[in-house]
Amino acid sequence: MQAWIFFLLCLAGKALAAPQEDAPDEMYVVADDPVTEEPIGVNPVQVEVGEFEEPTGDVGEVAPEHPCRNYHCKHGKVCEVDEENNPMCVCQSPSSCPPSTAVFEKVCGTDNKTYDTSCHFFATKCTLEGTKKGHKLHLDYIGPCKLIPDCHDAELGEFPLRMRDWLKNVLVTLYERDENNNLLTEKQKLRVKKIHENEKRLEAGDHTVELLAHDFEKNYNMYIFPVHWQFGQLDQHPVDGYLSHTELAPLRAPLIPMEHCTTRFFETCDLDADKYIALEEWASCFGIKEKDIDKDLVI
Ligand SMILES: [Ca+2]
Ligand SMILES: [Ca+2]
Repeated sequence: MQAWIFFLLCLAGKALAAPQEDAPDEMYVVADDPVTEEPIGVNPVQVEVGEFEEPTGDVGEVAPEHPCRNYHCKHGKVCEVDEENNPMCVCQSPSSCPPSTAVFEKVCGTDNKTYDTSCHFFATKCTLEGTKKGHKLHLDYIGPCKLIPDCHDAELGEFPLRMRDWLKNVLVTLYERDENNNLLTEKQKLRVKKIHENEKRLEAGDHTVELLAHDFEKNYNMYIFPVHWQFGQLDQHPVDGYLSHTELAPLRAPLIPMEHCTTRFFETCDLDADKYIALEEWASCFGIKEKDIDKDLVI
């Protein structure tokens, strides 16, 4: 469990996926600008989502000296000027991507190929644009491709136990470190304050699944808000009460190499198999009772 958190934190400033509004539904876009010195305990999902909301191909304040200045292209593309000196986005050559400097900069595609960096991945995907192969190619997870063991039924049940505990601990850590950082909104702080001050709260640690299950039963109320909060962090593109494959990517991509039940877990959450995870599906997947699912908690 601790290793799990550690890895997520390591990844916080690195290649985390985030959607772009005009990207195809299932397309992953990964940040390539490293964010350094994240406070320990910050949920990478929360930190990363929202930093990539610039619409692609959008002309900002074009500086007179070069039309490409402030002209943003989505990942995998770079700006070039055409004959009339107008900026346009073209596929980046994978060979122009800087090489990786650490193993966790590598990514594994759904083609089961390891790409040196997310830049290499998106540049490659761009070159396949319009093809069936390109449409099917997604960033599967962070890190080199490896054998992900099958997720057995008993293991599947353990995943939400760790995830819920982690969400609660992330929120408490954010709260403790908030002061002037505005890591949480005032409304969120009010909710987390109650959890933080509850003496019965299970402190962060490397707990057994038995203890986590016991705590969930005993202190169920403490888990309701963290589960809703995470949904709100992910439901951003657009904010519509549903998580697309793309919106889920920032959470999935770093998790898969560490939690082999990740893919199966999120697949099983989509009860009506419409490829979207609604708040009700999400919350019940984490064991929240129907009567406690409340969209007003997504704040
Ligand atoms: Ca959404
Ligand atoms: Ca669904």
